[in-house]
Amino acid sequence: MSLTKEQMIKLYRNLIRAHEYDTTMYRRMMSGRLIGFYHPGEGAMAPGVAAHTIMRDGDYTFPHHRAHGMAAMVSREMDIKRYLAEHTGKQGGCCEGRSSFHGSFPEKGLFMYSGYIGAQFSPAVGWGWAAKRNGRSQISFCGAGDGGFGQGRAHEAMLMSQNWKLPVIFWCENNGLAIYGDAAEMHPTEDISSLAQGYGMPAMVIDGQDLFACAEAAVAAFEHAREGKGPVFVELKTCRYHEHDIGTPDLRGDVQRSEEEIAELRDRDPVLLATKRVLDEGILSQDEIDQIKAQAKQEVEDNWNWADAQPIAQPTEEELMAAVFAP
Ligand SMILES: Cc1ncc(C[n+]2csc(CCOP(=O)(O)OP(=O)(O)O)c2C)c(N)n1
Ligand SMILES: [Mg+2]
Repeated sequence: MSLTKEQMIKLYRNLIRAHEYDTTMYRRMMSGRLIGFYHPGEGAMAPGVAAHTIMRDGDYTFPHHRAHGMAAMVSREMDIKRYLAEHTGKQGGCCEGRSSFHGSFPEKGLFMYSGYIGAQFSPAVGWGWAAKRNGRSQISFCGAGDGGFGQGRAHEAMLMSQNWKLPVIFWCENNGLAIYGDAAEMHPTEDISSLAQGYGMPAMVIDGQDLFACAEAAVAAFEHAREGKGPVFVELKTCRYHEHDIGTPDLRGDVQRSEEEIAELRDRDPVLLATKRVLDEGILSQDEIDQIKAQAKQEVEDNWNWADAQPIAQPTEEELMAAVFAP
């Protein structure tokens, strides 16, 4: 299966944009210009960009939490300045400054992520059920990490989706770590996708550093789901260059990850690999690449300038209570 030139350019542009948002968040946090949490995505942006660029408007998505869903927001063309405002507690934020770093765009079907790892599995099945019934060929995308797929509800979700042949995509961004936990110690098999095969679900293992391989996997998986053939499990082998969230120690178990290990990971950097491919195949020239990078920088700067200029959100008690769900 091959991607069109137009798709490859769009994928490349979105990867560069997502990378620029992510690294700007990192720099702002490190220089004291951003408070709260940030879970850096450098090294791990290709899977999220690929899936959300291939997705259609109207599809439902629960993106993986890494880089706070930047890959998804960028690729689904959300108004990202509303997320930047949200993260900084400003008016005009996508949740009116009430969510800290948990932004959401429910009106666009982007439910982003909860503070509770694995919370997305049950609602993703629900949206999959809705998608099957409404006949609009939508998919319900359920992104999570290797850690998330250790949750019991992940398995209930796989069982029900496969049993009812729901158009749910289980998208596992396996970076081998869950905070300090080593995936090799937390899962019985090297490929987490082999667990899905136990439910009779088709599964694939993809190089998560290769943007275009991730996109080809998304095309195949989404098509399968849209045709009413049921869920698919896609496991993307990826990594992270930084600590889990800025400021925590960068350990595997109780051992510090070494500089050599990170340098080796950077040799297979997704931006590096994608740039080489578009140049080698004559998809983009060096000038066009430079232009895409300059445009991405400008976009990020403009959006931050807007967010920085917004006043602090001061919701009234009534507005705060309206956002609380209590059965
Ligand atoms: C139910 C629950 N348990 C624990 C945590 C703390 N926690 C936050 S992120 C995380 C690791 C998630 O790992 P993974 O799903 O592999 O994603 P990654 O951060 O590696 O991208 C944990 C344990 C949580 N937020 N919710
Ligand atoms: Mg992980």
